[in-house]
Amino acid sequence: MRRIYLLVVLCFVVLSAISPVSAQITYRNPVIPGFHPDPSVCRVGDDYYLVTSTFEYFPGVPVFHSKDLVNWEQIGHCLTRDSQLPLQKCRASGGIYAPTIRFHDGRFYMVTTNVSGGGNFYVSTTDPAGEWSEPLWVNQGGIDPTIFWDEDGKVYFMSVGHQFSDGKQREGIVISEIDLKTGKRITEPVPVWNGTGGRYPEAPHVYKKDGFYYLLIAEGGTEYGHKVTIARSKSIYGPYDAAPANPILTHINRSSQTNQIQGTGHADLIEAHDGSWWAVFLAFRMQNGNNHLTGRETYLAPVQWPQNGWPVVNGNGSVALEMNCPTLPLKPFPAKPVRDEFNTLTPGLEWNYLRNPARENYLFDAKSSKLVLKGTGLTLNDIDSPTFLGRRQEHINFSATTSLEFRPGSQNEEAGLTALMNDRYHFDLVKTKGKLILRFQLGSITHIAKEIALNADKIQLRIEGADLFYTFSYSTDGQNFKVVGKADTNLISTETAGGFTGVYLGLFVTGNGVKSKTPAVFDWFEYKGL
Ligand code: 6LW
Repeated sequence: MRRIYLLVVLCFVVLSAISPVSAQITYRNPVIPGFHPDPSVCRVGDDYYLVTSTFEYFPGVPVFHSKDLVNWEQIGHCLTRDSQLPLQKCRASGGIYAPTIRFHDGRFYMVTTNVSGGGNFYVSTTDPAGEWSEPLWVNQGGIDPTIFWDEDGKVYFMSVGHQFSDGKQREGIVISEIDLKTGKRITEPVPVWNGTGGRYPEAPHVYKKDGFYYLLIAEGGTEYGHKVTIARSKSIYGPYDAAPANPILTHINRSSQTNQIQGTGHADLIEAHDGSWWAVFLAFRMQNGNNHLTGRETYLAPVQWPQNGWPVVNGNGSVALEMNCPTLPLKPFPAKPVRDEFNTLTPGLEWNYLRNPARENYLFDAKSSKLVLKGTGLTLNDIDSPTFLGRRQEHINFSATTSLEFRPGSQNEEAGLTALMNDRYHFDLVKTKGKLILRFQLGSITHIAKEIALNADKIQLRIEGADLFYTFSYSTDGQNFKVVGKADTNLISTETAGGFTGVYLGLFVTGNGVKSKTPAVFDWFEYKGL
């Protein structure tokens, strides 16, 4: 008997050594992949809502819903009307900067900044999946606004970079009291905290806990030096005492220098319905050396926040792509179809326009399951609204394919598929009269990588992404694809192109300076992570 017992114990020891329970992956970061930066989260009961920034893209500020902080489903956008979101001719990475979402007294509030028109404002709704109100503008400068309701009913508005009446723009976080009904400031903005000495203190959020006002911010800039710091005070106006263990989240340390995740920062904290604390924040995934293309994405980490103590993020202030910590009961959503058949009257929530679209150039022909795009003289190089419909690249390894019918009458007219970082950095696989062209826009350089004689009216175009290269191919039968060429991913990475966004896979058509007479008819679009 004793021998059998010892044998069983030995087996258990060996098995647990081979696959230790602690190595179990409980969820993967990023929890919202692709260009979804500056996340902010709120909770209503056991429902979680999250928003991210969108810059020059329309509609603006996607709204996501979750029951477990790990699985997220987009339910709508906050800014769906031109009256809420004037982006006309705004620069790349202009427009909508960081948002904050909060729930108070039965209403959701989203506050953000349109740096290209109007500044700080907020919209509100009782249904986050529905229409949001017209903006209420707040006469306070700077970016990264946040809103906080105190227990005495006062409402506070914080931002960073406000220009004071003496003309001096002091960096750091400022606070004022506002009238929620009108957006009017009740008090003058006053500085509250400049952080721990890092450059670009930004992204403030306030939490009241254990009798303290906790002020969470980001410092170091939203690149490789990014970090999250926190301070607390018995008064919302301060003075704030910084946490002894700042930064509470960063990948600037040597221990994280080889972590594929970099740039961790711009966090928001949330107390879950089971009393646990969590942080959502942005970070980016390196590829092809020190480059990233999928933009700053939304990450999740557990937070231990003891009574009267300081929050500790994931035990040591750093995170991994594969997390093995306890989670809320996981409630995944049904997987989305890989193929969009264009059989709906409006585009899916994942589709975005560049700035405010000329809606007459987009026909969602649900009956015949086709997307019909009409080109104007505007091209992807214009800081305007060319005829473009794109969705985020959410994977480093992916395949994007579309089927296009296009009979251009002249070589001015083009339609095709693009991998676009911004108006100055994109790779285009285009059909024109009698030809298929692979063209790279690299800053001021337009490089024709390949031209192929091709007269087929109906073709399939494909872009495949991987760590080092994008690969471009076409087919005339939908089965056999021929490679047209490759492009190094680092040529359009954020490190090369700059900006705050991420790569989109987009469908487009243009008349290259003149209105295009020939519509581009897209039968379907497929995107899959590989
Ligand atoms: C945002 C600032 C930042 O306003 O980058 O990551 C700016 N942090 O907080 C644009 O996303």
